[in-house]
Amino acid sequence: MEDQRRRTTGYDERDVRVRPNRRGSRPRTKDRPDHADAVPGRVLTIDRGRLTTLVHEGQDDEREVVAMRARELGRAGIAVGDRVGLVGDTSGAVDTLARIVRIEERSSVLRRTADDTDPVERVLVGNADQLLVVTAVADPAPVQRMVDRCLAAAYDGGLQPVLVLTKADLGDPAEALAAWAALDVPVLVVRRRVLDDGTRVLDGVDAVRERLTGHESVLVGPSGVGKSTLVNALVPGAGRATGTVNENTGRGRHTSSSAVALSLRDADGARIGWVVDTPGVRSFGLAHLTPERLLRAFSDLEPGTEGCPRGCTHDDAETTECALDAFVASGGAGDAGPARLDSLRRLLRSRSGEADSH
Ligand SMILES: Nc1nc2c(ncn2[C@@H]2O[C@H](COP(=O)(O)OP(=O)(O)OP(=O)(O)O)[C@@H](O)[C@H]2O)c(=O)[nH]1
Ligand SMILES: [Mg+2]
Ligand SMILES: [Zn+2]
Repeated sequence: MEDQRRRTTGYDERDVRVRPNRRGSRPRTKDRPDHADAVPGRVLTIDRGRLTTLVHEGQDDEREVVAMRARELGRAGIAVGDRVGLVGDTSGAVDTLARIVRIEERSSVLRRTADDTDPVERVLVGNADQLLVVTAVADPAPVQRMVDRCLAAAYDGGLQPVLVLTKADLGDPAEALAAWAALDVPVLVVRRRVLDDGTRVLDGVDAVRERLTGHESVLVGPSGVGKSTLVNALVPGAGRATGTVNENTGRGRHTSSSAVALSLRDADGARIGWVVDTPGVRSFGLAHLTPERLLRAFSDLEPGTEGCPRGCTHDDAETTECALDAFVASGGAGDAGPARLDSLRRLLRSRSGEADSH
């Protein structure tokens, strides 16, 4: 326990870099970094300059602490899900404000850019290991290109993608499921059911909860697909606002306006995972993503690129001399090869401004 604490609050590279600039006014032993007294916390949500964190100092000592970034952090960005070190008043009492002095190295980064020409990468969520790409059967209708782009972002960030098809009560999920069959990604289906007494229940939530257990997951998808509805079903008391479909269509309004990390708990109240609800996205910019980064998610195809010309974009058999076609045709990636290559090409093309194929 003590060791664990030491590790999460302990030495950090960023401290090393700022140290020479600091005018040391108080003596410090060599092996103890600045802010050795910082307490570890997790960023739950960010509202302009105010960050709400969950500070966890022991089994029964967990509290929400509002904080702002310390000036010494410089320009380093903080994202929901980040593990941080806090100093100052970390009591969490009303009207107190702690300072975030450290961002721990992220185990994963989910990125997007505002659009495909935007060079600025934005970190949506730090430290997640699973990306739930949420799509509705109808209302709004599925947009395959958006799904593809979210998948590409998951592969790029090293998150395991999971597809969630919601509103299966509004139509036949078969078409969407068929479109995803070759992707080799788990699919979960959720549908609303109205009981005799008028109560609304969400079927499929148990399977989602099982999938989330032991993971730190992020929900992404267009506005109105039911992300917050699902989160409310998973996390009692989450109280996420959910929109009516009318509010969500046509006016570009999102019901959720910021990302929030919530604890997933078992019946005894013990945390069994994390889930981040995000605001709906209309586009998912992938300006930062390279074919190499995407290919890492297609290790079965990767050997086939050895015969490609330098700088091959692998995205088009017609205009490039991409070796992947011959590789797949000769059985290099097994029976699933041709379908996998189609998927890879679709994801590669989803990065560029080409028209939707679906
Ligand atoms: N028929 C049906 N309606 C659903 C289902 N899930 C959610 N809805 C409705 O869809 C609407 C939008 O749901 P939200 O949960 O607010 O959607 P969201 O994805 O969080 O939207 P943003 O926060 O704007 O990104 C609400 O009116 C929900 O009641 C479902 O499985 N079936
Ligand atoms: Mg929402
Ligand atoms: Zn190629």
